Amino acid sequence: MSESRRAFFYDAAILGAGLFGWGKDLQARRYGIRGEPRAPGTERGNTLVAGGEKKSAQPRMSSLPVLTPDVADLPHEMDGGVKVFHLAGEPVKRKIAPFKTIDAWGYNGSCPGPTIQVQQGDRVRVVFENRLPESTSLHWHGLEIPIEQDGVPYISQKPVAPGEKYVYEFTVHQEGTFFYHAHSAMQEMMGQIGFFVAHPAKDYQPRVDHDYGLILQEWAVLPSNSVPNTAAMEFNWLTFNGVSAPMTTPLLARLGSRVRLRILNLGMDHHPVHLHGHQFVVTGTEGGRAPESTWFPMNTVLIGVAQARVVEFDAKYPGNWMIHCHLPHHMMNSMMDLLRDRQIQTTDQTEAKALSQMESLAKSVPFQHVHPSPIASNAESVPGFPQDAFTEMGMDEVVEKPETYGLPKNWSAGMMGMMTMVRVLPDKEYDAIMSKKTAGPSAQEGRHHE
Ligand SMILES: [Cu+2]
Repeated sequence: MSESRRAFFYDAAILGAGLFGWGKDLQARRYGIRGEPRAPGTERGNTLVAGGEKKSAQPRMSSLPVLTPDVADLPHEMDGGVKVFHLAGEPVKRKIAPFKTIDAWGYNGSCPGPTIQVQQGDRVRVVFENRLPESTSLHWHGLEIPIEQDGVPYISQKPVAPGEKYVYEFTVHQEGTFFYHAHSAMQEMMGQIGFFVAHPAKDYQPRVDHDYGLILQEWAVLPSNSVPNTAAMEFNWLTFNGVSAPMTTPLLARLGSRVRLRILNLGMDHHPVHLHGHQFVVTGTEGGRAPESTWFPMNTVLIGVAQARVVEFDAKYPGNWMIHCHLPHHMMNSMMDLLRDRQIQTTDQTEAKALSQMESLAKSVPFQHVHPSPIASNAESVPGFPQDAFTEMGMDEVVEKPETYGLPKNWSAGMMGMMTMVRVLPDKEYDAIMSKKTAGPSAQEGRHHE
């Protein structure tokens, strides 16, 4: 991409941000405070304005806002020079797959909680309300703030009792990818986490055209249950931003653009996150920006518990490139609550038995789905069969949204667990999806078989 072209995208994106994201009144109006997903076309950051019209009156941000697909932003209002956010910890019903809704805990109706974005140097006030059935607090992970604001029950503050409010206020002198979470272990495992992104006072170099955030979580939801078992050490549902593939919203990148991904993990496991078809560099951690002298090419980055890794790459090669945790058990959902028994066994399993299990699954899934891959005629005589046969479930229509437009048939059968994709698209295809997003959500709604 030429410099002038890159500059155009940048300017257009900033304009979009000014119009849709950072004007406080507009922002409050457009994004409900209860964490509804943003209406398509109003996402900040990637909103390209038709014709590239520039309005110099719009405030110029030094950085592109972050997009966290499937998780909304938390709006703020100004009180003098203070950015004021309202955050409520509460039980949340989260649909993590088209046929699976869990009873998680989150913030403002969202799990993970809505994304907070501030500027380095901002004075920030968070008015927190506890709507949980037990005491809690809010910890600001990685932020260098006074001890009274650290959010640790009994150590830095009294726990916030159910029904009570607590006000946190601090100045953010850092830049980087931070997060907020309850400082109570089981509440963390119920989903109480959200992004806290501090944009730098002076933009990072090189600038990026797309900036995305993903939160990695894992859930143990026992058979016929909707409440995660927070004491479990084995997990059967793996999510990016609160949803399992193929429900994850693909990340869109214009061919030739530079992309930043901020990936953060709060669970019991580490996650080696792998990007197909491109090399990236780690440009930051949960501690802030890393100096360029430390960057080296890689395509799999290990994200430990309570860590964030920020990676950047040039989207050079067109295609639908997977990005996923590479732990094999995290590239699937076991769905044992539907199968009632483990499909994959170490003892012999006949095709008939596997198929009868899939039949019970089919009855539990309230929409048409397909198992598109063929098996050998002698499959059941082969020790170890089945492994991945029958686990693939094509459900393209159920998870259809503008971001999935143009994907090959049965694409959803190849997507499971902690997985999404970066769609590197030439201008024509990229613009086609953007105009679908602008067309609004009503065109999509009728097609979701709930
Ligand atoms: Cu993993």
